[in-house]
Amino acid sequence: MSTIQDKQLTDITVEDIMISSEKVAHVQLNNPLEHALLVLVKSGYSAVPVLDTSYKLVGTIGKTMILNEILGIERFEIEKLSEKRVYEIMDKEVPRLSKEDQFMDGLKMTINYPFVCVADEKGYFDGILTRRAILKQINRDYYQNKAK
Ligand code: 4BW
Repeated sequence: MSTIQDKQLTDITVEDIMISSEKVAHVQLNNPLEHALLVLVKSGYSAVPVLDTSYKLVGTIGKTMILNEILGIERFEIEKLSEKRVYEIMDKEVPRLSKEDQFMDGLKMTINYPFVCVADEKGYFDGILTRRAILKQINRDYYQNKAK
């Protein structure tokens, strides 16, 4: 069986280099913003996927979106953190990839997004493809070709 190190960029699929769902920090649709902010701050990520109760991908949410939502005229309206829920402010128009997509599809999408969610044809969340994973493969390919 060939490892990822043996593969040409053109032979790599999204599944080869994605972070699988069980390792991805996420929040749920109905979580209060307070919980989402806690997950984001604790994990250290700027944004994470949003899933529904059946683990289908429904959007993404980030720290800046939450902070903008609770920003009043003169102060942060902290009480909104428990009043509002993730589905009210999340970004629903998120691009997605499937595990079978090619490396180049992932490369094109991560030009504009730091990560792209991966889901199956029914919408079940499989994981994320990060810009870091794409850059790591390009870096490897560059040095392998240089050594030839
Ligand atoms: O906790 C971290 N560990 C490591 N090893 N690197 C981190 C961590 N937090 C941030 N980084 C680095 C990565 O290089 O900073 C970059 C920007 O992070 P971000 O966007 O703004 O929080 C990271 O780049 P990346 O690995 O290409 O990841 C791109 C984006 O994908 C992150 C975050 O929004 C999301 N992400 C990455 N891993 C995740 C995740 N979301 C949930 N769970 C994960 N395991």
